[in-house]
Formats: sequence, structure tokens, C-alpha cells
Amino acid sequence: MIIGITCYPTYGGSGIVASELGKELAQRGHTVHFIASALPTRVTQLSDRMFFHEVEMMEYPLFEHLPYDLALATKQAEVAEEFGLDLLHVHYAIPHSISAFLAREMLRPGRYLPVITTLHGTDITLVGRDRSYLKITRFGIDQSDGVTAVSNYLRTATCESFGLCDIRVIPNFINGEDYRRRPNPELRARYAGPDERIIVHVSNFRPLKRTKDCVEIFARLASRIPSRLIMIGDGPDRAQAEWLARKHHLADRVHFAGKQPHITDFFSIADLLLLPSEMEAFGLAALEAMACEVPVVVSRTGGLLDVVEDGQTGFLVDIGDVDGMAEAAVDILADDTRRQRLGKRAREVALDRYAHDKIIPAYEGFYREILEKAGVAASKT
Ligand code: GMT
Repeated sequence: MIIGITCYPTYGGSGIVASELGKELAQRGHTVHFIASALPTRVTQLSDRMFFHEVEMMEYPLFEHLPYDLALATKQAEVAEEFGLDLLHVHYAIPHSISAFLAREMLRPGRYLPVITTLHGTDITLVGRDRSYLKITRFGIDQSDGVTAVSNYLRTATCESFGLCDIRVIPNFINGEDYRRRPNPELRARYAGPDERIIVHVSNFRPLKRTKDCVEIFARLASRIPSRLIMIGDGPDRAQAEWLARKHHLADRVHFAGKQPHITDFFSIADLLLLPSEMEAFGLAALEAMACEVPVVVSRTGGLLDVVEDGQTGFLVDIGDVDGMAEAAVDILADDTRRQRLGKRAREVALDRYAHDKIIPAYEGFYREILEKAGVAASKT
């Protein structure tokens, strides 16, 4: 098939999933055209099966805000015509499903471009539910030829908020070859002494991630377990988290590593992941950590209830219960044998349920169903 993929290229889990999906589809012989405002983060190399088309936006004094969605629709339609896309798969409903709808409408008469929208989380639970975007989000989902959600939780949330329930759940996936533990003593030594444990947090430091809870949790366990906290990522709550680390006199043990392109390097030296989010439709960071044998302590919320086996691959704790999370973390970190057992089980669960070779065929099957329903014959590639 010849597949167009649109996503936010630099920010958040939806872009990572879209990039990894494109790479896997190309590996399996499909041709993939990424259409985005920049090369998606995890796409480091293009090939004769993987192309990138940049959405260019002309600046004009009248435009207080550049009309990204219109420029995107234009590029999607151009790429569809020029490269004979069989379908367009967009990630994150707003505004990508709307741009895709416009692109589909713009094509020459008789040419139909099926649109598939994948819902990732905040596009429904935060942005989509807001009155300012509610109607257009509903419209974009309704007009898509096929809709997928990354968890049952998100499917239910979409069904309840928009009354649209014809949604296929296709969970996020992991390539166990790329995501595995590769010991790196040098990197480990850069952050911690031989007897210290390493705790990591990865996010975009938005309020929804409750980044500051990580520092509170660390403050409660640091006196009991010789350890370091590495905060990976960046975003609005970083300054407050840094301040909190200083307030607890832990600035020398809490490292703010910023955005990191090679996240498996950090998971490979980690003994625990903290993800105390207010909400996660799936919780890709937890899955990536688990694949690298890192046990997790996460909030009991959303899709994390499916991803994490409580007591087996880590612990689920109530949102905001920093004491409970600290206890769970101590429980894991105090006993090496137990921590390693949880880590091994975490990788097993990650690969049993979410291995790429199980999930990518689900996308391919869904593509075929949608093309058939739309009466479009797919190209042979
Ligand atoms: O919240 C983020 O980190 C970004 C956001 C996105 O769409 O870019 O992430 C969502 O999609 C990820 C990939 O499917 C999921 O793993 C995250 O759980 C989800 N975030 C939320 O629901 C808050």
C-alpha cells in the first residue's frame, strides 16, 4: 500500500507512535509518505520506501497565526495526487482529521482518499472536550473513514463525549529489538555512584504529567534509598520542579537532562520509572521502560491499568498519592532480586501484549477493511 502519515513531529507520544508505525510499515514493504511540519522525531533516516513532505506555511502580515491546518490540507492533497496515496492516516484528531477531510474533498472528481484517524489521548480528553473545539473534533472523527484509539479507555471516553463509538482499539506497540536493555556503565557512572539506584521520569513536563510529584516522591525516598532522579524532557513545569528539588536540598541528586533523542540509553541505566500523570490514555513511556526491563510506578488511571500489571511489572497507585508512590518505589528499590524479577516480567508483558509484529498487522488489516468499505483498490506495493 502507499500510505500517507500525518502527525505532530516534535512533541508527544502521538508523533512517536506515528513515526514508529511508518518505519515498521516501510519495513514490511509498504511505501510511506510522512506529511508534517518537520521530519518526525524518531525518523532518522529516509529510504526508497519512506519519504518526507514538509508542510510549508507562507508568512503574511495579516496572519496573526499561521493557518497550519490549511497548508497541511493542501500538502496532503498534493502528495495524494502526485504519489497515488491509497489512504491517509492521521494521528491526533485536532486539526489533522479536519485537514485530511479537506484534502479528501479537494481531490479531483472520482478520486477518493480514505482517511483514518488515530486518537491518542488529549485530543479527546482535554482539547476535544473543550467547547472551543468540541464540534469540530466530533466532525473530524465522524468524517473519518476509520477511527482507531490507543486503548479501551480512550474508546470509551470518545464514545461518551461524542456519541461516536465505531472505533477500533489498536494499542501502541514496541519493537523489542530497538527497545531493550543495553548496559552502559559509562553513562550510569555519569549520573550515579555504584551503590546508588537510578529513578527516571520522562515527559513533556505539562501540568497533566504531575512532574512535581516526581520530586516529592523522590524527597520521601531519598533518605531511605541511596539514589538519583533523572528528569528527562522539558516543558512548562520544569522550572517549578527544579525549584522544588532545591527546596528539598536535593538539587545535587536530581538531574534535569532535558530532551533526549536516545531514550533507550536512559532506560538501560534506570532501576525505576515514575509516571505519576493525572491521565494517560495509554502511557507509552511506561511501555518503553518496561521493554527495557525497568519496573514502573504509575498512576492508577486510563490506559495504564491495561499496560501495567499491578505487583508484577510495577505498581499502580492513586493519582497524587505521593506517599503511596514513594512506598511502592522503596518496595521495588530496596530488594535487588525483586526489582530484577519485576523488570524481567515487565519486558515479558511488554512483548507478549504489545510487540510490533502483533500490532502492525492489526493496522494493516484495518487499512484493508477501510479500503474495501470505501470501494478503493489498494496498489500492490
Ligand atoms: O500527553 C502526551 O504526552 C502527548 C500525547 C500525544 O498525543 O502526543 O500523548 C498521548 O498519546 C500517547 C501515544 O499514544 C499516549 O501514550 C499518551 O498516554 C497520551 N497522553 C495522554 O493521554 C495524556
